[in-house]
Amino acid sequence: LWLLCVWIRSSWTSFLKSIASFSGDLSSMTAPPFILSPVSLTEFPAYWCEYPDLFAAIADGKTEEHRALAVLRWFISTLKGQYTSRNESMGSEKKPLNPVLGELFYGTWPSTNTTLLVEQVSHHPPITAYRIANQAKGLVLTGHNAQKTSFSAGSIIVKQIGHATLVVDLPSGEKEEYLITLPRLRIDGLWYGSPYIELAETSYIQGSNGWLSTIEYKGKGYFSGKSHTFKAILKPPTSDHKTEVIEGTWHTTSKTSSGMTFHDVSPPKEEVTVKSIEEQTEWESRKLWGAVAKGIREGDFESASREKSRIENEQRQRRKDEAAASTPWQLKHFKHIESDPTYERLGKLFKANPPTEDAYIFLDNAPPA
Ligand code: 0T9
Repeated sequence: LWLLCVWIRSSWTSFLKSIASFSGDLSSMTAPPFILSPVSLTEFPAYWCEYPDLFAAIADGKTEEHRALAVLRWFISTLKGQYTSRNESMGSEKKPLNPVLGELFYGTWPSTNTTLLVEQVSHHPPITAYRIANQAKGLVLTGHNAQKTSFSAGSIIVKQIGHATLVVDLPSGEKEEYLITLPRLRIDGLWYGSPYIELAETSYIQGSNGWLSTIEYKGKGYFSGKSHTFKAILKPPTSDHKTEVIEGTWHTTSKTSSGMTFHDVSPPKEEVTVKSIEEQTEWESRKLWGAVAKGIREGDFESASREKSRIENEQRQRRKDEAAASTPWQLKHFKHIESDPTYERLGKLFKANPPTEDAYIFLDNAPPA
């Protein structure tokens, strides 16, 4: 046991050293086995809907204010899953599997008839595009994710690139849109070999109705002294409504300034439902990574790494063949656009930085259920 500890320690220390001297794409870096997760990043967009009722409730808001509050409540309620669930299920934050170009992940939340579709739209740098829809409620969330990582004061700093747009079809036939930006992450606890995420800085939710949520994130040692603290300010477009202030910790509960509970993520979440591996196609994440995931779960890192190399070599060969035949890889469900008009229009209202971003437009070709 002593020997094992010494070995883990030295492989972890040399891993940390390689992170520290590294800038750019952490996802492609080799990490020691004990920090590997058997789950691919293409599964992460499912975190957006683990409380599908809160998502559906957005459509039930009778006024602009009610809907803006419902969007904020749903958004805050996703953070626990997005940023702490690996700690809960695996004991610490872990390095996810780095998706291959064209990797797919499909799922549903049967309780509310909500569907999830994810496609890895770039491998280098890794970019994941997703769409979540509740058709009956007239709700569609579309977004993409990438990360820029750096190392500072012993922590990994992750700047999230990308954004999401939520479109709400109102009974009047009008469409209401919300632009959602993403918080900055700090990965702490690295020296102890048990990494966890803290959120930092500010993210925004800007509605086309003018309502703007500004969400500020703080960790331990800042004003409240508690980890995972946030303060959200929901500002109305005109002075005939009042500004709402919500404070709390995003992994537990929060309250409005009048003391009412605003969000509470203690009820059980509904994990996404996915077809069995036998029913999946070769490009679907759990099928594609099946052997690697099995190796990681069973502690058979030799076969995990062998299978991972096989997948990576196949990918390299595919890219070579495409280059030789001048037939670049075609995305299946999305079309890339250089600048997103929704981001530009809504981003202007709160001086979003950067003023423009690219996006992936859904091609409206979800596979039959
Ligand atoms: C979008 C989310 C994102 C993806 C992950 C930084 C990270 C990859 C991106 C931002 C989701 O909506 C939310 C949650 C967790 C984020 C991951 C945490 C993480 O550590 C990885 C990076 C690439 C690493 O694996 C770093 C190496 C490792 C030693 C740290 C555990």
